[in-house]
Amino acid sequence: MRPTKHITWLLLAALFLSVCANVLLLPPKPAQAASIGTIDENDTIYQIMVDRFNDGDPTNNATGAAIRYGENSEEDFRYMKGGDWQGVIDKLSYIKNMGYTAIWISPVAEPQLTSRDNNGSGKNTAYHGYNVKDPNKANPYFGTKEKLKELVDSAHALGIKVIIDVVPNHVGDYMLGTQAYYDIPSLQPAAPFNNPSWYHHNGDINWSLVDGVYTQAAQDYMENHDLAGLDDIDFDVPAAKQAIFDSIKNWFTYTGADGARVDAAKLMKPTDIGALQSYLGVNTFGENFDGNAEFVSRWVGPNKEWGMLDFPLFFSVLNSFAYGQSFDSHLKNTFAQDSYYGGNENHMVTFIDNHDRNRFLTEAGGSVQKLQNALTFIFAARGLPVVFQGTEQNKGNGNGQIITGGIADTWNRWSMVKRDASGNVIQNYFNENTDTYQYVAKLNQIRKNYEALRKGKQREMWSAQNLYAFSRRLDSGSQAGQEVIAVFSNASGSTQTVTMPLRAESSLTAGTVLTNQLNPSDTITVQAGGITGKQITVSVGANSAKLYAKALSNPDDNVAPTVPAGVSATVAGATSIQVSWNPSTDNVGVAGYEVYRNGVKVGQTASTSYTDTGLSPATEYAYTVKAYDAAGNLSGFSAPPVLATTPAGGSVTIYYKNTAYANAYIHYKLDGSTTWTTLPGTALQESSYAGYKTATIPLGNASGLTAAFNNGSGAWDNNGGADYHFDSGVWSLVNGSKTAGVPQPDSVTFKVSVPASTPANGPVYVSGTFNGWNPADPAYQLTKGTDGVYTITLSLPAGTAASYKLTRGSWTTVEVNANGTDLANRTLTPSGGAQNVPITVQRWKDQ
Ligand SMILES: [Ca+2]
Ligand SMILES: [Ca+2]
Ligand SMILES: [Ca+2]
Ligand SMILES: [Ca+2]
Repeated sequence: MRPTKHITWLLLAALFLSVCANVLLLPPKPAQAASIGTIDENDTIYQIMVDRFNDGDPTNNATGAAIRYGENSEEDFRYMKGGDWQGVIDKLSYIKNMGYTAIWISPVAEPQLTSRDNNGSGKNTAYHGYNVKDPNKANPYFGTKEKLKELVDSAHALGIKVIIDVVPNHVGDYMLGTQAYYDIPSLQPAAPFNNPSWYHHNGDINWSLVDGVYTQAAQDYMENHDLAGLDDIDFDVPAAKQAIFDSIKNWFTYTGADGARVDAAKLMKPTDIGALQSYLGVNTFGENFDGNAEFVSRWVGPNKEWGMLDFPLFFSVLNSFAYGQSFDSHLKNTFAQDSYYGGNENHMVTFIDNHDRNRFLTEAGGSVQKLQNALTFIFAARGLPVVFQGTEQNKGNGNGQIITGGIADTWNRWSMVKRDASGNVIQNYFNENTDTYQYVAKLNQIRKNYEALRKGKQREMWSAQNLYAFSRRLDSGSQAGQEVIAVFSNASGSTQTVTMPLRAESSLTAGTVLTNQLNPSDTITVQAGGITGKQITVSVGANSAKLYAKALSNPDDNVAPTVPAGVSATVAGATSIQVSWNPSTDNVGVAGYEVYRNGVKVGQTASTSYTDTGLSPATEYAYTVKAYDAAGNLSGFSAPPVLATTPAGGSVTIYYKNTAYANAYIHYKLDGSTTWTTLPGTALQESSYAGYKTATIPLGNASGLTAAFNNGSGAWDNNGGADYHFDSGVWSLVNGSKTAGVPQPDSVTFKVSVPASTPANGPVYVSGTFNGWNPADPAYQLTKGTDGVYTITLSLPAGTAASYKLTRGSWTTVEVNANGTDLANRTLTPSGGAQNVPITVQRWKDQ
């Protein structure tokens, strides 16, 4: 939310407040609730402001001065309207029929009912839910926690994911300014959040000091000051951070919700929200109300958030699509900064307005054509779109007034059911037949049909004052090469016709027919020519768009594959589990499978098994699988989840023999890490195997390690500079020879490759100093393997030099050089341990 700027306040009965404060508060209990898969690029989101959506249960409505049904003045919008979770449940089919796959609902915790004016009985602040009183208790005006779980369950049954708006940065406004105490005793957040030492006491953010300032100091200042009086939680107090994280986690554990929108993300450290996301186990996207892409990108990526609301793109969309300003100056510039997102630009959550902004339609002067063009844009561009409730009803601001130089935190929040001041319904805005409702349904279907619109790489094809075009192309995966070309006009008048080259990356070839997915009777053909050898000519009318793509082979396929059956999960390594299943069937064909770990998608494959890697040791994981077809239809989850537990953390044990070293050290780094031990490394200890030193190194989550050995004085045994690698387990290393397992008695295994002319069934012997040079000693006859290699293992003392040759049973059949001349005796000083000696015989003397 943004700071509000309201001055006038109303009284409310103190009695009501004290009743609320005395309600017995219980945190949600853990339950067997599971996400149906966290939010990702496949989703489109419908944003619901619960109080303003639908009143499904009048018995939970606020009473007295806290509620006002009419919406005739700005003031009217500051009070509750009665909307609740039952009301959302009742309208899920309205959302489903538009094709949305996810809903984002207002904060769920009990709000502060009134501001701290008039000794805490001031203006109503409860309807939006961003001023929290008890993070652990359900908002009583929306329903019970059981009702919230029913909402999530009901949405899941329709395949709709639920995103909860979470508020970790602050609670309501209970402490004044920089004061570190509750000056109005009756005005406190619920325990344990009524601990003044859990909050910053630096006063409010003075936006004039930090707006447009992108230094770390400005970021730190915003982090530790209050947003418009809201008491700012100090995450440097471990108990405070844990308490607010736990309160949020409990909602997800109890309901099985699928994602979080993080309020006021810009007022928290990115790594703190990253820790929250990790704790919740679902993807999150945060709010940073700023047009600077580099600044917003600081919250996106590993150890931060999965994505962010795309304010930089929002401002460009507003300027170019509502006001017709140059694409070159806005969209082109914004997309040119996508590299800041580190490859995560498809995780940005895009929008044309929201509960904190003027309605797009109002900004666009009431032009539904411009509204639908802007919607087409966010459904086609990289990122996943979120659309505010009522957009599909062509609603502008409640009173049509544009707010400039401030924040529209009220007039855009009209209810979906309009009432008079007495509560009588005047008009219902759940009409499924409006042109924009139908248009959104079409956009959702196109996006569902083309994975390229969900996951494809976006590349610019054309940018001009009034025409912008880009390609979305899948560069990998089962649909690699799938491409959608999107062309937009923001011109107010004539049709524009442009011939533009396809991108060099395109797989489309000359002669290919492309169909405008918004109007199937509109087709174009790829022509030869242009700087990439292939080009298209596109005509696009004023304030409209074309979405060109090859027609799908089965455009009408809306039948999902069968649910994968026979799912099993088995341990594949110290930190990996293999999941396997039986093939699904489909009316057209199964394109692949998605694999989910604990409800979160971890991979996809065209085969019927998948190895999930990088797991923690000694941890149980639950797996489910979905099947999909080429049209993007997804099956349900396999059920029930199958469980597998990784082994306890792995380790590497090395037995090391190097008679030249009095002391030995192992210098190593774990797989996946770039950090080596401090030189000279870890000292090896004497082992129970004579001559061997040993060390056991815990691997944690790693599957192995890379190592070199030294004597502590600068002499190195590093495999000739290549270093050694050890997987989890027990290894022996003797003078550069690495074998699995504990040290073996000293032995030498000769592995002899022979010329093709060698008689297939004839014997081969080794003859040398160790058997008195007997050329046909039966105890020294080699055994021929199925691969044609002859082998024998001899017990030869380490450190004692030996000489030998290979024979076929006599000195007339002894091995010689390739040119037939006599070969010098071979020599060997066994290293000790189990030593392998590969040998190639060039020629036999009789051949
Ligand atoms: Ca209600
Ligand atoms: Ca903060
Ligand atoms: Ca305060
Ligand atoms: Ca199908």
